[in-house]
Amino acid sequence: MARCIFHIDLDAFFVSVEQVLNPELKGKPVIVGGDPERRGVVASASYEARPFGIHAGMPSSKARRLCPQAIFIQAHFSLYREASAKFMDILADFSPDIEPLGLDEAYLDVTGCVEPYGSPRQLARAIKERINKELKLTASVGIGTCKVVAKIASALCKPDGLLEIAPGEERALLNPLPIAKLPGVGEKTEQVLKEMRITTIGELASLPLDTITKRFGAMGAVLHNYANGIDDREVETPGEAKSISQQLTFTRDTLNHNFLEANLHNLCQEVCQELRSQNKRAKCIAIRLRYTDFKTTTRQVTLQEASDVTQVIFTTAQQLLSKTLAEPKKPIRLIGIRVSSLVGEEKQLSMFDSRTRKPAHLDKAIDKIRNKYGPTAIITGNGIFPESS
Ligand code: TTP
Ligand code: MG
Repeated sequence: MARCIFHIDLDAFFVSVEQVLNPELKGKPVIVGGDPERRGVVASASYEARPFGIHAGMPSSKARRLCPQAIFIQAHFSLYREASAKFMDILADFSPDIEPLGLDEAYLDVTGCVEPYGSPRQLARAIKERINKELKLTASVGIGTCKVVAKIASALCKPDGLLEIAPGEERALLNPLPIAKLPGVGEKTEQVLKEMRITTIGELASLPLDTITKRFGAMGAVLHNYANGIDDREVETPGEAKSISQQLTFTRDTLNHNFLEANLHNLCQEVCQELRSQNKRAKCIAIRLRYTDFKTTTRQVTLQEASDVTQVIFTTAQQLLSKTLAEPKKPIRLIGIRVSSLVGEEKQLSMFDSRTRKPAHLDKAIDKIRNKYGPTAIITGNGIFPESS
């Protein structure tokens, strides 16, 4: 099933909070920011101030020149933090998969939460309504199959907007947009792209991949994917990890079992090293495969006993992989592993059991070398793989 990701961003956040407290400010050009007399800068501008060319980051003195009737207000950060916390609480009521970005925006993965509302759009309306009712603020919601598309969509429909990009419509939306609208393209990158005669997202999307990687390295490949509406990043809930995961997108889709297994082993090794460094063990192991058509399958299993031993977790993941690959075959673009149901490190008897003692010692030795010399310093036999095919 394709993912359903929301990007939600409050409109003119600092200004809107001020307008809730002082309704006389509504409908007027209002600026929250530093003093125009003291080299302050604009933090937030109401939509009434924007037609004058005022935007965040601009010197307040310039903003005042552009719009002398604008009302300037000093920032009250504790008010914004309070409103932000309430905003995030509302979002968390709709999906547990929430990734806040700063104070006034967040990604939500709502893939499994849409059904009771009928459609993603209806769910987005419900979220907007609650924000409006409880905080008296407006939010704009972008809906897409990945983060980058959702984020661009919310920016395009501001203020108080709702824009859904259906699966398959990504390129049509992105192609005509100026390259600066692509997340990850800052002023410097924009300048270099301009020198390469690339001014729209569509032009970047249709460029051969090596042209862009030669110029920008690995970041170029990421931007090229974004420009094509491809973004495999998960919505990551911060805080104490409830799960640890790693995933890998291949440069070419593959069906080669050995290649997949070898990569899975490397991912398991990384996840288990992280587990051990947090003194945790995992009870639940899941693998995820994303196919060439972006459909995603997850399979998971619960261990009888929690483990942090790479060999134990890899063997389990390997069995899940074999089961999944027995199904009708479609080339695979991404493989991932996630371990969850984490428990703390009360050393159990089984750690000293002769069956697991050896792998645990091996893991310790490998962790030491990898911590010192980096993740590629040592690769065990399972992780050495042939060329993808
Ligand atoms: P934004 O979401 O970028 O801006 P906004 O909410 O004011 O307006 P929009 O409707 O376009 O989303 O940033 C959120 C808040 O972060 C903003 O209200 C003030 C603060 N901020 C700064 O302090 N400095 C800045 O340069 C920016 C961009 C934002
Ligand atoms: Mg905002």
